[in-house]
Amino acid sequence: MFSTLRKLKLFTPRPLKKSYDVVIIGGGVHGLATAYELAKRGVRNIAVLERFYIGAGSSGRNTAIIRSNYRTSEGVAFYDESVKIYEKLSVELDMNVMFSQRGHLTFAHTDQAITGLRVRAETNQILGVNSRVIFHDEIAKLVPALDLSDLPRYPILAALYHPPGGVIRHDAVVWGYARAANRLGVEIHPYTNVTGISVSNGAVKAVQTTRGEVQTGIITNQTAGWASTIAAMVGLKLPIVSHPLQALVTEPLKPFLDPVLVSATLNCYVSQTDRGELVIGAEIDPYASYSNRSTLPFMEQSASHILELLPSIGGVKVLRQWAGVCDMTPDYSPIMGTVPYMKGFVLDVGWGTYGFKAGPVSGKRIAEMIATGRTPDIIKPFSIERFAKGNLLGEKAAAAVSH
Ligand code: PYC
Repeated sequence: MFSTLRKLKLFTPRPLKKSYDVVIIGGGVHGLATAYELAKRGVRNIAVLERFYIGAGSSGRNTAIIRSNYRTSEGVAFYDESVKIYEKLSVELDMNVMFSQRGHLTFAHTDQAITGLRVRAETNQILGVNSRVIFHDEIAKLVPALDLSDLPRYPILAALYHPPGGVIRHDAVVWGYARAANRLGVEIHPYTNVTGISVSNGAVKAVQTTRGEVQTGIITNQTAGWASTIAAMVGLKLPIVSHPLQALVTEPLKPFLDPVLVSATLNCYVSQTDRGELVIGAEIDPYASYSNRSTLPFMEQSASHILELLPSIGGVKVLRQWAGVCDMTPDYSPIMGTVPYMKGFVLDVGWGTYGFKAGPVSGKRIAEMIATGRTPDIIKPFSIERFAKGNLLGEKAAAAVSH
């Protein structure tokens, strides 16, 4: 992989300077998109600090699903803007990000779940997002391999069909943003671990790293898995608990599965990549941990649950497994914006299991906020102050398989 990265000439390595106008912590899709959008707005002196290689964290450990069929009007509007940016991203970044809008199906296995999907469909439609509830006749045409009989323990009754949803090549997105940001003068510093943040009179002043100290008046925390650690460096305790999320990939099969399939009841989801592999995942592990290790119980459970949907794939071999760390908030919505009493500290964290799909819109809107000093309306509902005010944004019903 490293030789591929060298050939792509993604960015120019540079010495770390003594000061920057903006320091972005986290070299994943959120941090790199923000750097790119800031540079597009004419902000020049920007450093992205990444503790490992770019895209090494959750940007490289997700299952690359893009969709906007959320439950809350705030969430739908936000992710819809992201899908629209993703649709044009290959041209914008001059990098083929392989966004394949093959549709997304969320199954209902009970009457109550159908009611939940109807509510989501209506919220989506009111906001102009293409989603509707469909039944066996249409589901069977979209996925002939599905078991739609009443033999499974939880037969499929209906689905929320979201045609614009799909999958993307996640590393291409990260590499595209890195290269485009670098062309606009952004400095990207991999292998640069943040060890502390200096604060004076309620404002950020400098970042300590394993490569020296840099002065700055603006720091963004755009990390996943490390959000609480970085926030604690300015004395801020985030309402976040970190859990592993595991996934696995099978051997390649001939193309037979077009849409992404999701079942909260069976606790699993599956998509087929352009290479033919099946990408299979489940809910976050039930215990808090920073571990990136895979487990045998996850593989056994996911395989048996997916077989309830697609019995014909019994015997397919699993090639590899992995895990990422997800920062879960109490309402399954992210935390974005400035922090009261800590000038210059910007949050774009708490992305749970839905961070990759939000990278482009977060980058655009966080950059707008930094460049103009005004918080865009679309990110206002996600402020950290919502926890003190009790304005939670319950998004659990639409967070992959989380309910
Ligand atoms: O939110 O679509 C999603 C998702 C799929 C896997 C993890 N999150």
